[in-house]
Amino acid sequence: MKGFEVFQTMENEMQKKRILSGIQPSGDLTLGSYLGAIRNWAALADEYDCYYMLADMHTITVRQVPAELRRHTLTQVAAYIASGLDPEKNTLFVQSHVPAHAQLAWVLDCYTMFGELSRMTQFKDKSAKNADNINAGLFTYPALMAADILIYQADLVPVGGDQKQHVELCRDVATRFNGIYGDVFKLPEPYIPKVGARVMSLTSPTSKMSKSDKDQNGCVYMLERPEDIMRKFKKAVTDSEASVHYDPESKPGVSNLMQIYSVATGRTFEEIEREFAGHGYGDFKAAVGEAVVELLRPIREETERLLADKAYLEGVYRAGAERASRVADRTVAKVYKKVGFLPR
Ligand code: ATP
Ligand code: LTN
Repeated sequence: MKGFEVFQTMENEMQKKRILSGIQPSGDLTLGSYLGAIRNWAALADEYDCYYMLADMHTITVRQVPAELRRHTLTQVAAYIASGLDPEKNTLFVQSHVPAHAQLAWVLDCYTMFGELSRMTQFKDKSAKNADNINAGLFTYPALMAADILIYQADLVPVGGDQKQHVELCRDVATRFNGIYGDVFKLPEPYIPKVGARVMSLTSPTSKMSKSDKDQNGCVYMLERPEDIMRKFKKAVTDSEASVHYDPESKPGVSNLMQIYSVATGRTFEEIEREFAGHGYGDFKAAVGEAVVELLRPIREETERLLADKAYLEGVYRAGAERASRVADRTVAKVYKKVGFLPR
C-alpha cells in the first residue's frame, strides 16, 4: 500500500465503530459456535473495524493438554479465515500474544465484585463439571473477558446467547470504573442473532451444544466428515408426535433441528413446517443433515487447505497481534494513569 492509502485506511478505521469477539480454542469448533457467532462475523467487516481473538488464556481455566491447545489454536485461525474473515479486513489474533489483556484484567479484577462473579451461570456450570479444579481463574474469567472487550473500546460484541450475561457484567464493570475516573471505557452492546443464538445438543436438546461436552453424538463439529454429520443428525433425539412444528417448550429436539435448518437454508419456520407436512422425522432429519453438510463443506475444505500453509497462518496472527497491541496498549496506558500507577 502507498503512504496515502495507508493514511486513508487508518482514517476509515478511526471513524468506524469497533467490534471485538472471541472463541476459546479449547476443542474442535462446533456447529453451535458457527451458527451463534462466527457465521455472523464476516458480514460486519465493511461497516466495522473488527477484532477477532482466539481466547487461549481463557481455556486454561479448565486443564488443557499443551500440544492440543497449540493445535486447536492454529486450526481455529484457519477456520476463522475459511469462514470468510479476510485477514486484510479483520484483525485476527491470539489473546496471549497481546500482553495488555492480562495487564488490564488485573486492574478490572479489582473493580469486579465477588457477588457479581458468583452469579455467573457459566461459572456455576463449569464448576459443576470440573469439581476437582474450581480455580480462581475460572471464577474471575468474566473480568478477563471484560478486559478483552474494553481494551479495544468495542461498540459491539457478536456472541451467542450464553455470553449475554458476561457482556452485561462487562458493562457494569465499565460503568463502575467510568463513575470513578471519568469516561475511560466505551460501553459495549451484545449482538446476538435472532435464530441460532442457542443451538442445543442433538442428544439432549435441553442443554447447549458445547465443544467440551462429553457426549460427542450431541455435538456436530465444524470440520467433521459428512458421513459423521449425517449419522449424528439421523440419530438426533426428537419426540413421539411425528410432526415438524416449532415449539421449543414441548418439542425441544424438533425445534432445535428447525432452527439449524432455518439458518442453513434461509427458510422460515412456516416454510419448513409446510415442506415437511405429512413426512416422517426420518426425511426431516436427513434434510437437516444434508443442509449442514453443504453449509460446512466449503469451510472444511478451505480450512484443510490453509492448514497446509503454516507460514501464511503465522503471518496472519503475527500481523494481527501487532495491530491489536497498538490499540490495546493505548487503553492500558490510559487506565494505569487513571488509577495512579507511577509512569515508568
Ligand atoms: P466450551 O465447551 O469450551 O465452553 P463452547 O462450545 O461453549 O466452549 P465457546 O468457545 O464458549 O463454545 O463459544 C464460542 C462462541 O460461540 C460464543 O460466542 C458462544 O456464545 C457461541 N456459542 C457456543 N456454543 C453455542 C451454541 N450451542 N449455540 C449458539 N452459540 C454458541
Ligand atoms: N467467554 C467466551 C469467549 C470469550 C469472548 C471474549 C467472547 C473470551 N473473551 C470477549 C466475546 C468477547 C466464551 O466462552 N464463549
